[in-house]
Amino acid sequence: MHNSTRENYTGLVAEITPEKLYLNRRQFMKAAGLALGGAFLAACAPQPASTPTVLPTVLPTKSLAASPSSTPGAVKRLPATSKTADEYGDPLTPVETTTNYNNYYEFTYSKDNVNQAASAFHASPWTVEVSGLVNQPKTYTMDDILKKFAQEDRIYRLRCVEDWSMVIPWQGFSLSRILAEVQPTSAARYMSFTSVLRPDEMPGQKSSTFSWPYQEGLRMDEAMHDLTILATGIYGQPLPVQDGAPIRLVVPWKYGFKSIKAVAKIELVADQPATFWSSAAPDEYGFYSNVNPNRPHPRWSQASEQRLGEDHLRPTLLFNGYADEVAALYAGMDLIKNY
Ligand SMILES: Nc1nc2c(c(=O)[nH]1)N[C@H]1C(S)=C(S)[C@@H](COP(=O)(O)O)O[C@H]1N2
Ligand SMILES: [Mo]
Repeated sequence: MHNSTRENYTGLVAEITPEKLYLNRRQFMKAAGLALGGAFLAACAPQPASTPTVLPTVLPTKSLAASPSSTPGAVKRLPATSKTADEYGDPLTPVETTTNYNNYYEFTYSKDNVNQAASAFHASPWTVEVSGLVNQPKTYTMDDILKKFAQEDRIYRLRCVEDWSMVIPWQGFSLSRILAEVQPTSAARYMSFTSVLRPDEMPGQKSSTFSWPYQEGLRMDEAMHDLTILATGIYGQPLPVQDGAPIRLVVPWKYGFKSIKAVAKIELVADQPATFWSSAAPDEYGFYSNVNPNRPHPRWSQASEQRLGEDHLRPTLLFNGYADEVAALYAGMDLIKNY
């Protein structure tokens, strides 16, 4: 077992800088260079108007007129029909960047060689167990999941707590659809998500620096929110290993680490569950971890972010730009204390 005392963790920071602030130069140059190539490709891609009707990217039609004060004046929302941009009009991050710039500590602390470090990993066969405080516990194969739940396109911003972000086109389905099947009991107040534990396939799990397997959690209303999805694909392809194959959570208004990869178990529970990062460093990473520019990380500001491929920082938006959709979940809560 690793020791998660503050002293120990602080010592670790210098060594492996988990969730560090700045991209190292090599990674940044690489991401920027790849993004440039992608921008050229995107410019050649069909324009939204000429593409067949696609599912709404995110939703915001209802919020177009609503609460202008919740978004900076410079930001304009577009109709939610574009396939090449998010609802703010910002272009998709090129697939070369999204699949070569990853955080996946089960394999490596490095961002740009996850795929190599994952060569022993088997994403198939796979099952997802849904259990705990439910009337109908179920274990799904990936086949079951793909057959039962129609996959939708969802273009979401992903904002890492480290201060970089991307715009990613996911394919997946609302987690609430699984909840409707398993029927949570009235005692269920939280959901706990667990990744696989396979030290033979995941070399990072041989290290006792962290407490494996990776775990995450949501409050029930957060889990039920339509924005919360289980993703099985990106850019129209099955999820690559480095992005969480074969199935991962995506919660777009929270820091990226809440979006747990390679989910094997979902449990409905009564009490707030432990999570990987809040166990490692409780002062730095809380249970909620909503994107919040007003609540600095103890070691860096969260007011701005580097959108990969851009040459300037941009302001970070409250709830990662999804305030109109999710702020009501936290009405009356102190978002600085409940970080
Ligand atoms: N199992 C697992 N899930 C994980 C992580 C991880 O190390 N292990 N990293 C998290 C972090 S810190 C981020 S920012 C996102 C990155 O997702 P991406 O690599 O698909 O962009 O995955 C999250 N999910
Ligand atoms: Mo992250």
